[in-house]
Amino acid sequence: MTNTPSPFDASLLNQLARDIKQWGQELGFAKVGICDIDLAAEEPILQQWLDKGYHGEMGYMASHGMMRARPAELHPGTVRVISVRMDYLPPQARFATNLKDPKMAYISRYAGGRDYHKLLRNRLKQLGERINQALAAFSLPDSGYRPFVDSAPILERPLAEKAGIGWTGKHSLILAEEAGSWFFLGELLINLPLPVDVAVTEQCGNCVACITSCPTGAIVEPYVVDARRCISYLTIELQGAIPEELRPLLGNRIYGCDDCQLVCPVNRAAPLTAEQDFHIRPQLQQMSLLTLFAWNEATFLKQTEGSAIRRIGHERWQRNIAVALGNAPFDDQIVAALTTAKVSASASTLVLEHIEWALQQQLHKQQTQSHDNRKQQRLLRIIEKGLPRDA
Ligand code: B12
Ligand code: SF4
Ligand code: SF4
Repeated sequence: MTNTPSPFDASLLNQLARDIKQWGQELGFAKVGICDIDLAAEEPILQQWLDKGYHGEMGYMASHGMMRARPAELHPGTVRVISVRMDYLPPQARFATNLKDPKMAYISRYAGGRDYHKLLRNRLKQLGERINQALAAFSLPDSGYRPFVDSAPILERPLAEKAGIGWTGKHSLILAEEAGSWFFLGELLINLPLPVDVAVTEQCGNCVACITSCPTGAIVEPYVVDARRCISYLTIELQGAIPEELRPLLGNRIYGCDDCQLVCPVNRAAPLTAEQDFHIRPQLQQMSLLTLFAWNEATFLKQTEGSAIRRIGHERWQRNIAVALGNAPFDDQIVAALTTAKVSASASTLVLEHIEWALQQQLHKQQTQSHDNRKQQRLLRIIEKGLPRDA
């Protein structure tokens, strides 16, 4: 006879679930939750989103069929998902200062530090190892864990919602009363039937601030984002030309966008990140568009080493900055830099077309007085009033 508990011993599973949350916190996850893998209710929503073409050029969103809503197809044997939250809001975010100055580049605050994918996956692996060690101590088989962060075909937000990490905001991001929404999600898929957590109640109420403040009208209805209009998609995911009618709406945002989170009242209480790695690197902190436009490919690769920004490559980097330069008020130096870049042999056809557009915008502004963007002015007031620490 042996005293080893059975794999389904309820008290062992309860203790393990408590330990996992404790270990997760020790590894830097601000919150850890557990859910089952039933996402059947999400399938028609996902299908509708794809049918409407909201994924745009992101072919990977459609190519795995409904696997995104079926974690056990992604990793056979999975019965539970451990969902984790890691906060990324850096100190000195200086949102308003940055958005206010149209000659300065705005880079989404999740991307100013080290690439989060590797960091979160490593921590998740450590959590998986600790779980397996605990199981081994009871002579139980391992958890078969697989860590995922962002890029796998899995619906991370609905899983996080089920696991009690937060509710789905009308901007479609997960947010929580104590945490706001400035966090990444990641998960461990495991084969242990751990007790599950309960979802938190939605607290958006009548608020629609994210919907009305989106510069491009990308939140087409509550909880639904048409990626093709989202600045995050246009500056990061889209490979080709940015549609001309949307270019003026990008302002100085050259990599991602934070507006729907900036106007969210729940973010007033958001904690700063505990990770030094997510602090904004000096070479990306409040930089002028012209300085960044002058980076050649070698400099771009060097300055973005280990950062998520590197993934878009130098060509899209230049494309995005050209649009922002076109959106800046008239400036001789901008016209000179665009003109020099236009005749240089290194600019691709894609970049050249955006440079041409930017030059036209600049020259047009030289002749006419540009008007202030009212939506932008409102956004700045909201940030300065609502987020004084981060403004
Ligand atoms: C594709 C993608 C994008 C696309 C499309 C965005 C979108 N809304 O789908 C683009 C490039 C635009 C994008 C932008 C951003 N993204 Co993104 N993105 C993803 C990715 C890879 C897949 C998302 C997805 O499955 N979309 C398909 C749609 C159908 O699913 P969904 O948006 O989750 O929608 C569900 C809910 O809205 C819900 N729903 C729909 N209708 C209704 C109705 C009601 C009543 C309710 C309650 C729910 C509900 O059901 C849907 C399906 O299950 C995830 C990582 C992952 N693997 O999940 C990261 C992810 C969602 N992105 C993330 C981030 C941080 C961003 C940006 C903030 C980055 C930035 N600053 O530029 C922006 C935010 C834009 C926004 N408002 O969504 C984080 C979000 C963290 C969080 N706190 O929620 C994720 C989870 C990555 C990560 N691992 O941390 N992203
Ligand atoms: S990230 Fe920007 S563009 Fe995209 S939905 Fe939010 S506010 Fe709109
Ligand atoms: S801005 Fe308002 S509606 Fe949008 S997520 Fe925040 S609380 Fe919800």
